[in-house]
Amino acid sequence: MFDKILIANRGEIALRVIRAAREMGIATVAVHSTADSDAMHVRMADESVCIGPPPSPQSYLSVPAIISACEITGAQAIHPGYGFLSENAEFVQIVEDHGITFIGPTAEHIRVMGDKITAKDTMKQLGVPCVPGSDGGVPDLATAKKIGEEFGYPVIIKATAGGGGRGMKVAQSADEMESAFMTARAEGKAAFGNDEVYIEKYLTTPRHIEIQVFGDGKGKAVHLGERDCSLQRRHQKVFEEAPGPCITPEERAKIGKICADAVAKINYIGAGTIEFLYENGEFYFIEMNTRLQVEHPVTEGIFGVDLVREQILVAAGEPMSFGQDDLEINGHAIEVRINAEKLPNFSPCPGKITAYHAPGGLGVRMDSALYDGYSIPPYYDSLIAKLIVQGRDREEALARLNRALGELIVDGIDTTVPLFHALLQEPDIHSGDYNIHWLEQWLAANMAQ
Ligand code: MV4
Repeated sequence: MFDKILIANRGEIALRVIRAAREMGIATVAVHSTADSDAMHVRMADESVCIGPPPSPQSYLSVPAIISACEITGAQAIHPGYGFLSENAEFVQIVEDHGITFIGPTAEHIRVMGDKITAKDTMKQLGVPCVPGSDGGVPDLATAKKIGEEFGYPVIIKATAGGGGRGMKVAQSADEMESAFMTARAEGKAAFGNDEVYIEKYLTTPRHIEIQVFGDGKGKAVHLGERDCSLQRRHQKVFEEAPGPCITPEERAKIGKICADAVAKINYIGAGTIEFLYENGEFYFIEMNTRLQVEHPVTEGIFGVDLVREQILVAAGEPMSFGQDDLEINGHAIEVRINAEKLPNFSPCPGKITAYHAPGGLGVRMDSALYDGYSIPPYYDSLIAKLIVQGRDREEALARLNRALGELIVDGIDTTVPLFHALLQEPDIHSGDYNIHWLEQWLAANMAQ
C-alpha cells in the first residue's frame, strides 16, 4: 500500500479523498493555488504545496507543477478527484512515465471513453444497448440527411469530443438538418478542436440513469446499481438519487450485469459510470465517465461502501474488498448540490461566509470544505457543499432532506438552498415523476425573471 498520496484537486472532493486516505493510514499531500492558501483541504492534509497563481490553467491544471509537488514530497500516487485533470489521458501517461501511480483508469481507457464515437463503438461491441443512429462518424451533410431519413426525425447531431451540452444540435425535420449539422460541427471544432460528429435518434422525454461500475483491472468487475440524475439545469446536475425511483430490481440486475460484464471484459480498473437515457422501459447508452463522480455518495450510502478507499486499494494492486454478492441496497439516498449562486439566474456569488452551521443527525452527510469565516474565491466551480441524506425509503429521505436543509446556515453569500426548499413542495418530486426536461420547465414557470 502507498505511504503517501497527493490529491490534485480542491474543495469538498479533496477532503473526501483525504478522509479515505487517513482511515487507511496513508499520509496526504494537498496542492493549492495562491487563492487557496486558507482553504480547508490545505488545512486538513498532512502536507501542502503551493503550485501556482489562482487561474486553474496555471495551478490545478499545471501538469509540471503537480508532478514536481509529487517529487518534492515523495508522494507515490495521485488522486485526481473529479474535473481538472481527472479525465486527461495525457496527464495519466505523464504521471505513469514518472513512476507515479494514477489512482484511476488507464490512459487508454480514458482516451477511448473520452471520444464519444469510440466509446459508443466499444460499448456496442461489448453488448451494451445504445441509442439507434449512425455507425460511427458522419462525414458530410448528404450522409447526415440519409441517416435522418433512415432513422426518422427528430435526430440529434453530437460532436464526438463534445461535453457539457456543447456541440449538440437537434434536427426536428429534414429542413433543419443542414443548420444543425453545420452548427454541431463548428461547435465541436471551436470548443474541442475536433469537428467529427455522429447522429442519433432524438429521445424526447427520457430520464438520465447512470450505472456505477467498479473494476479491479484484472477482469473482475461489479455494478453498484443506478443513480437517477435527471434533474439538471444547463447540463449541470442539481439533485441526484439512488436507487432510481422508476427502476425495478429486475431492470437493475439486468442492465447492471451488462455493464459489469462489459467493463470486466476490458480489464477496467477503478470507478466508472455508464450513462444511459431511459425511456419506455429501455436503456440507451450515451457516454461513459472514467472518474469518481460528484454524486458518488448516494451510491456509497445505499450500498455502505467507500468508493475512494476501493479506488486506492485497486490502484495499489490489492483486491477489491467486495464482490457482486456482497452488494445489497439499503434504503434510499438523495444528494443536492449547494452552489454559491444567486437565484433566479444562478449567477456565481463568491464571498465571505459570515456564519456557517452544517446539518447533522441520523442519515445526514454533509460533504463540504466550508468553514466559518472562509472566503469563497471567484476562480473555481461554484459547488460549495453536497448535502446527502438517506432514509429507509424515498419519503423518509425527502423528509430528512427538508429537515437538514432547515438546519443549514450559510450566511454572507447567496446559495441554491431556496431552490431545494421550493422543489420539496412539488408533487412531481414526491412522486418521482420527472425527466431530463422537468427542471428547466419548472424553472421557466416558477423562476421567471
Ligand atoms: C441525448 C438526448 C436525447 N436523445 N441523446 C445531453 C448532454 C449529453 N450528456 C447527452 N445529452 C442528451 N443526449 C439522444 N439521442 C438528450 C440529451 C439531453 C440531456 C441528457 C441528460 C441529462 C440532461 C439533458 C438535457 C438536455 C438534453
